[in-house]
Amino acid sequence: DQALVSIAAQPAPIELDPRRLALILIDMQRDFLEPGGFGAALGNDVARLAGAIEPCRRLLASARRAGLLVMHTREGHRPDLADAPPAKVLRAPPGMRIGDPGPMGRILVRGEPGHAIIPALAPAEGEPVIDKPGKGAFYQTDLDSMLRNRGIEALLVAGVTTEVCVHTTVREANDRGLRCIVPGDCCASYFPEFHAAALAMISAQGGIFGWVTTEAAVTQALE
Ligand code: TIU
Repeated sequence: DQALVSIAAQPAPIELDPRRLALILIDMQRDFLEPGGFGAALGNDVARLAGAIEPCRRLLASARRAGLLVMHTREGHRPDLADAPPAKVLRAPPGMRIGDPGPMGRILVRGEPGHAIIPALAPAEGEPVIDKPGKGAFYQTDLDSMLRNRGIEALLVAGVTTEVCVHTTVREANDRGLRCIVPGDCCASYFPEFHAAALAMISAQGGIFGWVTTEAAVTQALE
C-alpha cells in the first residue's frame, strides 16, 4: 500500500497509515515548564524540561504538514476543585497546593495563566485540546470517542513528563489496542534517569507498550 509510511524505531521499524495516525502532545503547559507552577511546587527543577520544546515544535510542524490529527492535553482542575482528589491536593506543602495562588495564577487550575500551553506550542485553530484531571489522557476525558470517530489506530505521544503523564497515557492507549509511538527527544522528565528508564520500558520485551523513536525519524517518514 503506497499510503503506508515506515518509521525507524525501537524495537523495530513500524509501518503505519498516516490517515489513521494522530499526534497527542501531553501537558506542554506553563505549570510544568515554567518557574512558579505546579511542577516547581512539587520541588522540581523545571529547567530540565526545556530541551523537549524545540523537538516538539518540529514534530508539531511535521504532523501539521502531513495533515495528521493533532491534539493537545492539559492537566488541571475546575476552579471549585470539585474534581481534584484530596489525595492529590494534599501532596504539596500548604501554600503550594493545587488551587493556591502563585505567580502564574492558581496552581493547576483551568483558565489560569499557568494552565496554558506554552506559546511555542500553542494549539492551532481546530486542534482539539483535552482537559484532563489526572495523569492519563483517557481518564475522564472525551479522547476515546474522538479517536474512534476519526478511525485513529496509532498515536504519536510526546510531551511531559516522560514517566508520569506520557507513560500513563501510553499505557492507557496500549490497553485500548492503539499502537503508540514515542519520540523520546520530544519528551522530558525532571529526573533524567526516569526519562531514560521510561523510554526503555516502552520498547522492551518486543515493544510491550509501543515503539520509541525520534522527532527526526518521524519527520523523515512523514515527508
Ligand atoms: N510531576 C510530574 O512529573 N508530572 C505531572 O505531575 N504531570 C505530568 O506529567 N503532566
